[in-house]
Amino acid sequence: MEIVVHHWDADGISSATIIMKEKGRLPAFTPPLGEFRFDPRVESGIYSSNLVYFVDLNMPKEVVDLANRGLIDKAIFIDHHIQEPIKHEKIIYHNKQYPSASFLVSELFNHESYLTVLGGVGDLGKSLFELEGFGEKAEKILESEGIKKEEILKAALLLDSNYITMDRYGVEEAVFYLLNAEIDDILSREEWLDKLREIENEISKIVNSAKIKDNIAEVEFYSPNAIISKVVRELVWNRKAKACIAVNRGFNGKYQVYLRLLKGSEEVIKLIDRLRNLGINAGGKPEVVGCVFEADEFKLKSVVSEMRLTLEAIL
Ligand SMILES: [Mn+2]
Repeated sequence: MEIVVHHWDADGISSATIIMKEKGRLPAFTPPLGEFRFDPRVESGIYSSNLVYFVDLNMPKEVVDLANRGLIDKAIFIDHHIQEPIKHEKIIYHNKQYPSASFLVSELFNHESYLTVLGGVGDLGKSLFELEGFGEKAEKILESEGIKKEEILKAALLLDSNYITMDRYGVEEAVFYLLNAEIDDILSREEWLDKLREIENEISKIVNSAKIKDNIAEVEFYSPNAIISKVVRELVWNRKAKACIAVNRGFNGKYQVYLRLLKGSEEVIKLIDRLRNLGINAGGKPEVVGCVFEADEFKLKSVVSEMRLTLEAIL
């Protein structure tokens, strides 16, 4: 048996479907949403197969760990994230710094369709079309299939609505839906349209409730959905805040806190280290930090005050 293990976003889903277009239907698994780990369900799928395709999954260490535990017969790892390359006798490693895994999978499997572009706009949005070496190619593919840019962008949002609403089954099912779908099938699928509307309404309510003081926006909300990264983007990109801190106190029993700056700073990298020293699971880049931890008021206070101190130092 061969299986595909894929990232939960539009790129991961499109990439998994491309593999199945070329290899036939295969069982598909995605890790627990938002957690970069394999659970027993995925592990047993991997253990029962002779060949595993890992796509768009920035988890090289975790995959090597599975191989070292003897769970992998043979694997093909295909990704575009910057990472430590895998060197392991059981794993064939492919990584190119392409805009999306879908472009690399398309190259490896000699495939070309709107799915190639769908993964790209999933990861990069409309900036894919400005990207040298890929933008023109993407436009050509869309043109040959009679698909407009707005349509492919909307399709990516609809696919992403599955992981944002934390619907892991919906993510895995999407791979099979795409297998026989035309773009119009995606754009008219009611359950995805409903999810997307729900997400968009929720985000705009939250963003409108933010308090902006001295160019810093702060907002607190309760949501089971993985929307916090969209909330902070909206606040600094479209609401004229130079930075923002968002707290989700209702994330399925956990707290989520994000900080985003309009302009990145190395102070933010130092902040990530300080948060980790507090025992907080934090990650990010110079312009954004995200963390998730158990619902603990004391931890929340420490995280938010570290973030405020960082902003005071920068702004
Ligand atoms: Mn990707």
